[in-house]
Amino acid sequence: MKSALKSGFLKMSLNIINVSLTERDYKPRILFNTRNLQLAFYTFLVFTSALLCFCTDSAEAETREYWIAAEKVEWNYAPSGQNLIRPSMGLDVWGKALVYEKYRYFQYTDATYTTQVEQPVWMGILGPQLHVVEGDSVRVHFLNRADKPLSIHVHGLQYNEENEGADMKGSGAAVPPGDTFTYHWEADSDAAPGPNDPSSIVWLYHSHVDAVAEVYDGLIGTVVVTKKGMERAANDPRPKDIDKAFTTLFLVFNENDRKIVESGQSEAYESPEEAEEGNLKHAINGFIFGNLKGLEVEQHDRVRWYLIGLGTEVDMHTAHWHGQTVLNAGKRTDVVDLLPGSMVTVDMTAKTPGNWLYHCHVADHITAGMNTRWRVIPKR
Ligand SMILES: [Cu+2]
Repeated sequence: MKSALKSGFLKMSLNIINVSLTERDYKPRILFNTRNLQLAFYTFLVFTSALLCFCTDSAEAETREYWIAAEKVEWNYAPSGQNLIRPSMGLDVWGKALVYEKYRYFQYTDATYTTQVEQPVWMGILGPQLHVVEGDSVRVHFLNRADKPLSIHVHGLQYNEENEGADMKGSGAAVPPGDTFTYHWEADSDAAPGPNDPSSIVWLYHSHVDAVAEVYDGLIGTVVVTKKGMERAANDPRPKDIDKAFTTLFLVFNENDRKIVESGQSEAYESPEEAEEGNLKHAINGFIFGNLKGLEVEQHDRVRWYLIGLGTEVDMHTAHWHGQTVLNAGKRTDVVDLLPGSMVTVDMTAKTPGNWLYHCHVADHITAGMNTRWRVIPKR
């Protein structure tokens, strides 16, 4: 820099300093007057409270561990063998083959993978529901007991590429048969309920080595994240402002490339066209024509419904409750629309006793058996 330019800059800078000094209400500084002492005291208070809050938060945040195995199973879409909604109509073409080879996620109590955690019947084909509180870390120990590489890819929670469980990134992206992998996820504020959400929200997880095939396999589960402070207890992360919660998956399982288990069933189809339709199972939690059971609440129960949509272009679903309305992000309705990948959480207070229909409102899907019942038991 040239010296003339330098001195120019110096003058300008001095002028700015002068202006700022003259414009300031300048008072001589006395370090230990009462006002300064007060200020120092308050600063100290604010600082220590912030530190305390931070430490308490860290102490309260949990690391929640889950053990999940993927296993090959046989799945029956209508174990009763009947259309339980309209018995006289039967199961039509969708009843000609009911049992298929599938895969499922199962929860175990610990690393020995010997004691399976029992699930309520209404969960159907769904994998375990993992419950966490905002701020928690999650460790999911995954054992692949099946016969092909599988993974767990979670929505909503935070992870690095190694823990994405997808996209060929790291060993978690494709766990070989017989191997284990521990996924590290964080349920930070970006995974927690937002301003218009209820006190907990639902996220999907599914296998993502060949995502399309593995969703139809049945490798689907959910994580529920409860807003911090709304958990029931430190060891019970479920939300405290509801009495009952259900999770329902609306998915047309495409079984056209899958092995039908019971011999002779495939011959039951009279034509390739019939087989193609009959192998599309329009299911709620993997059951058709009212075979999903256990959606029962007591009158006046505060009920939360976690809704999931998956599949392809035909999977345009509209979940509809008879007998009761729900609040969906503050809006009143009794139909919630779901597209593939949708995750919606809605609330209701069960008012009127009854054995109510709960079904997809798409005409073609009603015919194909995407329906069941939910029951409100009268309060005594
Ligand atoms: Cu539908």
